[in-house]
Amino acid sequence: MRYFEKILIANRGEIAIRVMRACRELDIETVAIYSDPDRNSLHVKYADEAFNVGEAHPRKSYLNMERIIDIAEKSGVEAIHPGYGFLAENHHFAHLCESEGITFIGPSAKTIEAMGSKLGSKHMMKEAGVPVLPYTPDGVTSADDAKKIAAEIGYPVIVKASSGGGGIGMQIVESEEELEEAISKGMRIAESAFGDATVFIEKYLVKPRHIEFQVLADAYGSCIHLFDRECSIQRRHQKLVEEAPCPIMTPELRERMVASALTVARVSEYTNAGTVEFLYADGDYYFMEMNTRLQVEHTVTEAITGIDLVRQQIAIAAGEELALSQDDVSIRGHAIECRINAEDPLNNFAADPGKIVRYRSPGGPGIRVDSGIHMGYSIPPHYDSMISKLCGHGAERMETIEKMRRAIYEYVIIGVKTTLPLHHAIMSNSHFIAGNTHTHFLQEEHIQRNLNRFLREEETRMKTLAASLRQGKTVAAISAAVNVYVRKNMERDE
Ligand code: MV4
Repeated sequence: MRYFEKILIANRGEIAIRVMRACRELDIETVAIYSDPDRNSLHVKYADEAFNVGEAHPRKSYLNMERIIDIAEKSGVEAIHPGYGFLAENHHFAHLCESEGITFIGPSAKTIEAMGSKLGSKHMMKEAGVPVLPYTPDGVTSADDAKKIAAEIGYPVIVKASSGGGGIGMQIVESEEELEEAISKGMRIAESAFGDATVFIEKYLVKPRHIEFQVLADAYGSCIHLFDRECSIQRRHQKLVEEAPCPIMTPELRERMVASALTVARVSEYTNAGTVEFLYADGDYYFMEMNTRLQVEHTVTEAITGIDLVRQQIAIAAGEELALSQDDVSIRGHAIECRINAEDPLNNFAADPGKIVRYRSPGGPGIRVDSGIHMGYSIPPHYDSMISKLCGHGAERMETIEKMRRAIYEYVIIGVKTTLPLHHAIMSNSHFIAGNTHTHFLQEEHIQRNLNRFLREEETRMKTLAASLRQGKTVAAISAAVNVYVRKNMERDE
């Protein structure tokens, strides 16, 4: 049974390959699109057909809706998978697909649009009985009204753009004196970034956890959840480490959060794969937003449930009923994903694009690598710095952490600076190991001190490793020394 004959993947890099892998298993032909600098990328080679979509700048290529639809029609695909980022949550694009008779692999344009409004979706969920933080239901325009409401909510408060997400236009306000300025600045940023100046205020949680639930819904009203993920470790609103399940989840908390997550999916008339995001603090949780796409971190959910999310997305988009019932889904073990970015963690995470001169990816039991890179590949400077995702799966959390450390030692990327050493440090940090994380984990001074010392030592190790490789030694020959080094470091964690 073939769900579709041919699908276009409107994305690049690892996620384009991830989607094509599911297509190949399902005997669906794949069409890739590529910008000029991506001409020789792996996702182009993987596809059955590939078309140039334009110049380097995303607006001229991966965001060029008309051109993408054009290629879809010319190549005769029945469906488009948007991946994440780019057009994945663009309701205009979903609508355009719908009106051209091409299946958009995701929820309806209407649901994407409704969830795109952070204020509108918050209303909808509050009405449905899902916990939300105290907020200004009508948005804010006048500083006087805002002051009154903020006083009722109590400081600190946060100003958010309704069309936002990703932290753009967000401002924390500690006291009434700062409020007026924060609102006008928020409105300015929101107008220029989204063409929508609507901002609202809500109670600010100082060090919450970010906990999210994966859901799957078909077009016939069946909806299930695939448990939770903890995604608190982030930098500049980019997640760095994700795990499933959330390490502090209890059966009681899960029961409450699952009920809320399924309510969110139901009242938004959700179809396909989606994520319901909550903030959690002191035993309470609050709905933040729903992400209407396949997420970067879907891999950890796939690991613990054994369910292929892209396969499910394709089946649902083809009009199939969900083949899984809630009772078919259970948690097996624990999974952690580290995002490997071409960035220098010792230089304020500055992007470090360039050529990969040595490359060896890890493997072995419980290790999955999703990447779009290889030896000799040049990382173009125009796109996201995430070049690979390392995902480990073990019987329980500590085993998975040990597996991740082992896989990070095996992973050799030389030529560009990466977040690998940072991940090595995080996987060895006692607070991480204890599961004591929150959204500002990496900003904590004692964490930074610990990680920075580790990083400097890692840099020395990487230099030694590079020198050894130049002398022709193999990675295996070096790993014994690395293990001794790591044990030593763990004992010195403060
Ligand atoms: C918050 C918050 C604290 N209190 N809202 C960041 C992006 C957007 N999805 C929501 N975000 C936050 N909203 C209130 N009322 C803290 C954050 C936040 C955050 C949330 C999840 C993951 C990482 C974060 C990093 C900084 C701030």
